[in-house]
Amino acid sequence: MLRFLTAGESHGKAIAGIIEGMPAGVSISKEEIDKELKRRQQGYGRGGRMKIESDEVEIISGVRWGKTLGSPIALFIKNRDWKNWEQTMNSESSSEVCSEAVTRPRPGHADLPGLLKYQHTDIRNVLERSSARETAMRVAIGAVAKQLLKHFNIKIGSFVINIGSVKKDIETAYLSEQELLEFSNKAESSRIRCPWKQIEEDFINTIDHAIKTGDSVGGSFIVFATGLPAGLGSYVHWDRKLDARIAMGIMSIQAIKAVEIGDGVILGKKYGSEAMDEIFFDKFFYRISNHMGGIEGGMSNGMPVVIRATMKPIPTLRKPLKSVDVFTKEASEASYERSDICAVPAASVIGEAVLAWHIADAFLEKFGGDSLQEINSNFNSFKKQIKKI
Ligand code: EPS
Repeated sequence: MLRFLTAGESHGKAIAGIIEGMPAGVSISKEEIDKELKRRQQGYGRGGRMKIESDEVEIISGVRWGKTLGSPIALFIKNRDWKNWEQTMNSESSSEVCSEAVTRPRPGHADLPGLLKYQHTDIRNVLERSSARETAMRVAIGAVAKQLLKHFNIKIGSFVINIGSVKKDIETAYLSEQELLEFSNKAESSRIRCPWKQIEEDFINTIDHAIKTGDSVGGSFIVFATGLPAGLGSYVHWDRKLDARIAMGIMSIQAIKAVEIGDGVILGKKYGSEAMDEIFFDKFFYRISNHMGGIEGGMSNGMPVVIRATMKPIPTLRKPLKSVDVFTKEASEASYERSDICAVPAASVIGEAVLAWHIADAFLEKFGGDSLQEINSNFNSFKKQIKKI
């Protein structure tokens, strides 16, 4: 079983992560992890923090001479901003420094429910951990999962399909693996991870409008995996279903409010005859459409896994919303902290990491072993056996 933990506050010393259950013999490159970290930091609409940070991973354990040992992999990413917060966010000193408490919760943020739940008096104690800074580590962890999947030619990609009210209508049911990968490749050179030049400008204009008016804006992205075998996940029990596991992972990304698999909500508007992916056979079973997003009955069916996710606008607004001061109980404006205006391109990279993780988890569950060789032989033997069905 593959599992991970992250730890760290946004303005603390660092973000830490531990992966347990990665088999031995998987090639791991620090450069590959750093490349993913860099991708997450890009995208039009990010705030001042990204000018301070330049994320880089330190591999503490579990890897020797570029290959996993089978032991826990510990990762570490320094917060460069820490030097500006050493007093305010000190973990070792027991004396409180005089830092002003955050007392005006932002609607839509973890601020108020977090304060009530943990009985804090300073919202900083909530916002530091609820911050999306934590996703830097999830991307590093996902980058390790991606390197395992690479051995089996499973590829993950993503692209942004809407920002605010500007939307690219895209039917993924008829996109081939190649087309999905091309969209993701084109998105790499876009400031907003948008593969279509003609709407990229409209996305940017929407963000510019939010910047000018002290607002923020959300959007949606598609994240996909290609090259999957059929049979990852299972229909036999609720918590083994691949779609349920992926949905939980994607929904756990900060600010995500909707996850769809394949055609998603549109399926509710279709007749069954329009919604399913008919089955054909030529040496092996195949489909000519992918309305189900590569998952039927909680299992991969061999088609690309296609997920859409929607991120709400970031709750930190320069033109703040109505709130109540938790200390005085007086009506006041929500507090403003330096923030991003739009982080949808970053969220799509985080979506890739999360999808890679859950696919790797399901892959190891099906073909698992302690070493890459063992997994390889399980995988190859499964492929041979199903050819005989
Ligand atoms: C975040 C607020 C901003 C973002 C941060 C998430 O940070 P700061 O308060 O330091 O300006 O930039 O995201 C990151 C630091 C990151 O690495 O993505 C929040 O409140 O969630």
